This record gives sequence, structure tokens and C-alpha cells, in this order.
Amino acid sequence: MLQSGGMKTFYSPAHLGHAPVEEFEGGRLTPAVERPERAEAVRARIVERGLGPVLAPAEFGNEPILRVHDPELVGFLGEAFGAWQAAYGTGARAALPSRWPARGLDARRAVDIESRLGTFAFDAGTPILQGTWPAARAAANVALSAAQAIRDGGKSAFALTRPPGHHASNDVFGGFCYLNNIAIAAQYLADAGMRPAILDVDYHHGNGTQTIFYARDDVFFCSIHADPNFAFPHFLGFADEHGAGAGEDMNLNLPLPSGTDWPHYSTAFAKARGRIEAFGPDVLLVSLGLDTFIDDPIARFRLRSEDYLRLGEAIAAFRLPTLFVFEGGYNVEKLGVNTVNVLEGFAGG
Ligand code: SP5
Ligand code: ZN
Repeated sequence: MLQSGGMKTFYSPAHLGHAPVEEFEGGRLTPAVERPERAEAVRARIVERGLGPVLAPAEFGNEPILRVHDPELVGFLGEAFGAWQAAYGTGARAALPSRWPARGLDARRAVDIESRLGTFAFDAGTPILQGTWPAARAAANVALSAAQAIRDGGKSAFALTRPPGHHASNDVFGGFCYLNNIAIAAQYLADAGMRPAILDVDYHHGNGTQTIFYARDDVFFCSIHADPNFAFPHFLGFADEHGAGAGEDMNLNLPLPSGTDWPHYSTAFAKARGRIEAFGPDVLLVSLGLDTFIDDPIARFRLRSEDYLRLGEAIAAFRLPTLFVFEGGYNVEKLGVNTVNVLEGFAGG
């Protein structure tokens, strides 16, 4: 059935070329959880529910990516797998870092693939494969296409991005993320004269997005997430990170304990709402992670499938043009229902 109404979803099959097999976690190589089946499950549910059209992205080139990311990171991501194959043979599997320029070591000396991997990555869970860079670029184009739809007057859009983006900063990748899709979209909208607020509801703190906008007063960032005292990304996402310089008080972190359920989550959401409304945005971007789900395999919150309808309604109550950008969520069986529940809750709210 042709659907012209409803919420537009942007999607590229290029993500299928990024199919990690394993990551390094808990002292061993474990099966990758950030799998192509994730985005396919969401797309299938969107079609099943008739949410709206699923559209191919336009090609925006590197320019809007370079508004957010350093050329050194972009250049590295584009050539890393080739350099990895040159070092370890064409049969080499995914590139993963295994040494880092920690204190006392000189990152400026990084020249070979191993030292450069350690310089640009902040974890060993974010493999680079043959298809990773094309998939990451396509995800940026998906986010930009959705942003363009909003810029052109759309009330809402869903960027079904994979790989995700919110852990990638201007010059560091990690946490399954290579390019920061939502930051690229927010920058695009700011460049178009809009005033964006970003609300990150992924289970993990959006450290990359925070870092990118930390010293700026033109984009507000708010994240509701698992306390980094016990959760990834461990080194950022604490409540006392308020922003810096011109960006003072333009950053709000709401870390929550293990076991957080909807009543406690919605209390934090109310705090986020007050601060976002005080900023006075004219567009809302949502980092939509579904790893807050009670049965997520890598996380410890307790939201249930029906709670995602409430979350979507709560987001709709901002009464702002809203761009949803897909992030984490690893229970593939329920990921389609949970994601589309947010979008349907929004549409009905
Ligand atoms: C986008 C996104 O959600 N990235 C998350 C990256 C998290 N990587 C580290 C996961 C650590 C999970 N440890 C708990 C394992 C329980 N079996
Ligand atoms: Zn996450």
C-alpha cells in the first residue's frame, strides 16, 4: 500500500554492509549486539503498522559532516579498514584497537594503524569492517535527509540510522558509533537558522553529542541515562556537567539508578522538559535509544513496551517540530514494537 501521510522515515540499506561479528567486552570477544537485524526489525514494524513512507536519503557529501567532525577523524574512518588489511592481510576481520595513548604516551606520534586506532577510539567494542564507512556515511545522510524534511516544514521525521551516533565526538569514535548523526542534523538545522534542543533518551549517556556542543549556547543538550558510575560510557554523563564558557547551563545530565522504571523515568523527564522549554527551542531532536527496555541484554532499566507510548506522548507535548534519530536498543525481538510505540505515541499525543 502506498502511504503518503504519516511520519516520514528515512532509511538506507547501506547499513547492511556493517555487520559486526564480535566486540571485546568483559575480557573476551563476545557476540556483537549492534547487528543489522536491529534496523531491519524496526523497518519491518514501521511497514506493518503503516506509520508512513520509508524514504531513501539524499547524498549531502562530506561538508555537513565536517561541520561537526574533525577532518582527521573523517579521513581515518575512510581509510582504516584498508590500512588494517594492509597490516593483517586481505582475510583480516574487523579492526579493533588494543593499545591507547594513555597518560605519559604521546598521541602525536601515532602513525601506523594500531596507534591511530588507539588514538581515535575510546573503547574496544566498536569494530571497523569493510562496509563500516559506507554505512556510517549513509547514516549521516539519513539524519540529514530527515533534518531537511523538518527544515522544509515537516512536523516530524524519523531517521532510522545505523550505525548509531551519540557516543562519537568531534574527533573520537566508540560505543558502536562512528559519526554523530544527531549532532550533524542539529548543526544542519542551526546553520539553517533554527534553534535546536537535543533530548537523549538512550540508556547510555550521549557523551559525543555533549562534547560537540558543550561550549556552545546555540544548541541545548539534555540526556536522561544510566549513572556513569556503573554504566557505559563511564567517563562522562555526571550531573555536575553543566556546559562551559558560552555553553554554561546549556547542558543537563539526569543520571538515574539501576532498575529505573517508568514512574521514576517520567519524573526525570519532567525536569528535562522544564529546562528544554526554558531554552525556547524551535526544533526538538531526540536521540531515540530503546535500551531502557526491561529485557535489554546489555542494560539495567525497566521500561516496558507500553511505557514507550507514554514516552512518545510526553515528547509530543513539547509541541515542536521533532526529529527522531535512532540510537541503541538491543532486544531485537521487541525493538520494532518499542521503537514504533514511541513514534505512534508521539503521533497520537
Ligand atoms: C549506541 C549505544 O547504545 N551504545 C552502547 C555501547 C555500549 N557498549 C558497552 C556495553 C557494555 C555492556 N556490559 C554489560 C554486559 C552484560 N552482559
Ligand atoms: Zn545505548
